[in-house]
Amino acid sequence: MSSRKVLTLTLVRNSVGDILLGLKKRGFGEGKWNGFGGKVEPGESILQGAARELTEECGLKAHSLTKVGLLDFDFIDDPMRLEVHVFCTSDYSGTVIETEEMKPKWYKVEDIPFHEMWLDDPIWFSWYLKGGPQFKGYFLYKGLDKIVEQEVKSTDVP
Ligand code: 6U4
Ligand code: NA
Ligand code: NA
Repeated sequence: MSSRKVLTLTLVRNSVGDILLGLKKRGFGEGKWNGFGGKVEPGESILQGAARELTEECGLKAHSLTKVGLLDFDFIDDPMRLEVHVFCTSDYSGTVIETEEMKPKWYKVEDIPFHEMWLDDPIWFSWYLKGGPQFKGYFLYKGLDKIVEQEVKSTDVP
């Protein structure tokens, strides 16, 4: 049985540079602030999955999504492997709404609540905030509160 999950994660940034995060209200990552995303469904592309999840979770429609990076997660003593495709957008329409899954809130970059986010986020977020290059990250978790191995590198090098 395959335990690899392909997920998306989208970061929205508005015209003044603030970032929209959502407080996850249920399920995996409950209680953490995060971008918007979820499992890619059979028959849809990763990009389509990212756009769908964004709308489902915060009401916004992305007109374009830019690839930011790829994160791979392994968990000690757990066959689960996550492949998280990270996108960003500043090209969207609609009104931000709270949904069953997420409570959205705009954050200034200097106020991003890293202490209430996944432990890996402060490690790769800087790559996103500085606007490139695209990155590939690997994190080995022991449980959900400890990282025992980590690597983030650029994928732009030839
Ligand atoms: P269902 O089963 O439909 O409620 P679904 O919305 O499809 O769930 P979900 O919410 O389990 O999927 O997806 C998890 C979300 O959390 C994805 O956006 C990826 C993101 N995520 C998972 N591990 C992460 C990590 N270590 N750091 C991070 N985001 C992570 O920043
Ligand atoms: Na989700
Ligand atoms: Na889903």
